[in-house]
Amino acid sequence: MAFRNLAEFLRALEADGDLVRVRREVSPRLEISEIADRAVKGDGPALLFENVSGSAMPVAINLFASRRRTLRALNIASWEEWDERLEPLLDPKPPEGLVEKLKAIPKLTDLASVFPKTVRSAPCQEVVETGDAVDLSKLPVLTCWPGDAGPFITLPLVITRDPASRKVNAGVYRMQVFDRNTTGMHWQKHKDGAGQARGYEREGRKMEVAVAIGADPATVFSGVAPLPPGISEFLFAGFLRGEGVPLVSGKTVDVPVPAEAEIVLEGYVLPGERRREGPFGDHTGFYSLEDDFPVFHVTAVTRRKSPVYLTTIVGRPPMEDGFLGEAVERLFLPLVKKTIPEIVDMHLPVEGIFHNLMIVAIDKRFPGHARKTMHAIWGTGQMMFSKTIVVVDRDVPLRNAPELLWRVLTAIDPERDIEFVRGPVDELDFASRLPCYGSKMGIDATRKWKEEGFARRWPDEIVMSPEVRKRVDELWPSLGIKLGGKP
Ligand SMILES: Cc1cc2nc3c(=O)[nH]c(=O)nc-3n(C[C@H](O)[C@H](O)[C@H](O)COP(=O)(O)O)c2cc1C
Ligand SMILES: [Mn+2]
Repeated sequence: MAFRNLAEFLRALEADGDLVRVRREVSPRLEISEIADRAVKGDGPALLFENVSGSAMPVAINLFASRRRTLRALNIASWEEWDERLEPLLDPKPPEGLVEKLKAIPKLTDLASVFPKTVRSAPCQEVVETGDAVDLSKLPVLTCWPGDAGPFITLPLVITRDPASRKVNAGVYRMQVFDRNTTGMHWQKHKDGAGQARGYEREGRKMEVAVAIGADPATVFSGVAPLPPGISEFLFAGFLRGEGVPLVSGKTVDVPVPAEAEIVLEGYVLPGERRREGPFGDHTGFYSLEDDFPVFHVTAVTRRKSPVYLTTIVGRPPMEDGFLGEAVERLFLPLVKKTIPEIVDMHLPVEGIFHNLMIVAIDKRFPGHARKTMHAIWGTGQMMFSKTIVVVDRDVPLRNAPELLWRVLTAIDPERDIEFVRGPVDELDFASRLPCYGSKMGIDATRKWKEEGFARRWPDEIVMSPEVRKRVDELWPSLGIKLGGKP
């Protein structure tokens, strides 16, 4: 069953023994960060800090920082179950015969029920603060790392409307708190929020923005999901939940917000206004340098009576966002396969922080197929950022790093098999020659074919004969050989 709100999710984690309440007083300046970092790197529980100096609000962190918790948050039993759930959408077969038709009806009505629902009154508006009452210093915003320019709201769901189509976008973009009612707005230029902002700037118009901090976990996750522009994050969240997300209109802005959110900031971004943002200890494991970004003016804060402040920290991997990245990988694989059908599997190791390394297994059918796959990936949504793409044959295991390395490195003639291209790169890439522009590399590690100009014979892999293996399996217990080092 889907979680209605953050509190329900916290209760479920606590019931599982997967949440620890920290009662000792801790500082939101670096201390929570250090505790959360140790917890995530040691496969620890989710954390709820109940006594945070300088703020009356508790801080929740690491709610997604394990595979088990992330699956739970997303209302998914297993990745296989998710594939089954998508199947009727991606591969619709007209039902044949009366029985099949009747069976299809609940599935169709299920779909209707996942659209967002508009409600009139909402827990996230129990308290409304405007004017001088707006004071972001009441929030327990973390300063995450010693070199950070200040406190940053790290898991905000930033909600905006397209100026032309009025379509709603929701994206997670960090926000540096500048003072009691202004923050930075770190939407990178390739992201949907920035795209909508460009529309307002062209027309010289003020842009209304609402930011939800803390909501039911599927809705929070939808802001991270790399959905194509124009596809509603709230619809996606509803599909995950199996139940539409209740939305309420902002009190002072014409932007819908999740009714069950903990805290909502309402305000605007002015065309052309920029302010220095950063440095910020980022998910690359390095500090992102300071740069100029739009400014968010907060004109109202609406919230629950006793809200929980939801946050995360990024930094040297593995971190909480690595589990979000893994979920993105598994959730989107069926959709990627639909557009690039030769892809059998893909994997983005956490050390590659999403964009630095993508490994894909393909069902190779024609000469040059691996290169065709790379270009398709570089041409698809946020996968365009893939700095290194390694393409292997379908029988190569992607999640076993030693075996993968062995196979890739034996399979390549580097000069022949590495392809360099230039194009857009992730805004966080600090090694590229220019911000947002640089080179990318594809490694074709598939077996090479005659039709690809490979005139030599490809050798067979060494495998022991099955009869001998079986005989030794039988003998083994009597051989007295102990594995795994000295007793
Ligand atoms: C913890 C966390 C922080 C993020 N911070 C930013 C950010 O500051 N700026 C940004 O453009 N994307 C950031 N992202 C990535 C976006 O949320 C992601 O690309 C999302 O798909 C953007 O939504 P959109 O496609 O609707 O723009 C962050 C992701 C996570 C998990
Ligand atoms: Mn979007």
